[in-house]
Amino acid sequence: SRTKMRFEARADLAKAKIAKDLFKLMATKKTNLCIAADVTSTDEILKIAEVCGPHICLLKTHVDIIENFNISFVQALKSLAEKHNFLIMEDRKFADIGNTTALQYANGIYKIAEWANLVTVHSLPGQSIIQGIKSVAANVESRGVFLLTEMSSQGNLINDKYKEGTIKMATEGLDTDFIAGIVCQSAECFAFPGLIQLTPGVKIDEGSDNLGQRYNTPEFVVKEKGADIGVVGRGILNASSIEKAASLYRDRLWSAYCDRVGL
Ligand code: 5BU
Repeated sequence: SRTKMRFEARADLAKAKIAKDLFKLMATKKTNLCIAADVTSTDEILKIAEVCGPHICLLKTHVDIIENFNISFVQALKSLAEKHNFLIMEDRKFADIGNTTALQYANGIYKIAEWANLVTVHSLPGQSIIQGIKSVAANVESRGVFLLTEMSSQGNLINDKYKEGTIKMATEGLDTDFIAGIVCQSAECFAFPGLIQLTPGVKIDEGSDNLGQRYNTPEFVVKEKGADIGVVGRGILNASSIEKAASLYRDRLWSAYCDRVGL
């Protein structure tokens, strides 16, 4: 099964160039940690990127929570991504028709298309949402999407039929060369080894928050749920040293991956 294969071998099978690049980055840098930089000032995000950069494969943003967004922030984040060798994902969770999504991706204040290597997308509107994003991606080779197939939140409405349709879109659709992976909560979600499984809801102290988020340990998420990349937000951000916490999560996620593939 895909969960027993190494990232290097899976890179060869990936249809999206950006998925190949990310698989290789993870294997070379020996990290499958994605940090969710859910803070509201540009200074705080840049600090996280500088301090945690050496430990992560991906930095995930919610750009619409930033109070003082500006273009020089984007330039600074991009240079830190280059310096520390990580990719940037905007967790925008697009969910509209192709044309509107294309406008939201490329325009407005944030111009996400210019700086985010990856974005998250709901499959709800159908294939046209992927086509919309792809149509305005300046360089298709350095861009891609993650499709949401499951959510970590308690009581979410996604059912088996919706999941199957989403996986079909990711594996048999028109734009498989633009789909880097799947955001989901279980190894059974999909079989194709060329897609990357991104799984949020990771915390060393398992449990939940008081707004429906559910957490599992790094080991459980990688070994039992099939995560290739674990997303950690508050588990790191609320620690007294975010640098030490990032290093700890990186080690635990990576060891779990090594155990899983027999490294
Ligand atoms: P946390 O602080 O580790 O709970 O942050 C989790 C992040 O992952 C946060 O940015 C969410 O928006 C994101 N997320 C999630 O938690 N669950 C999901 O199913 C999806 C995204 Br999709």
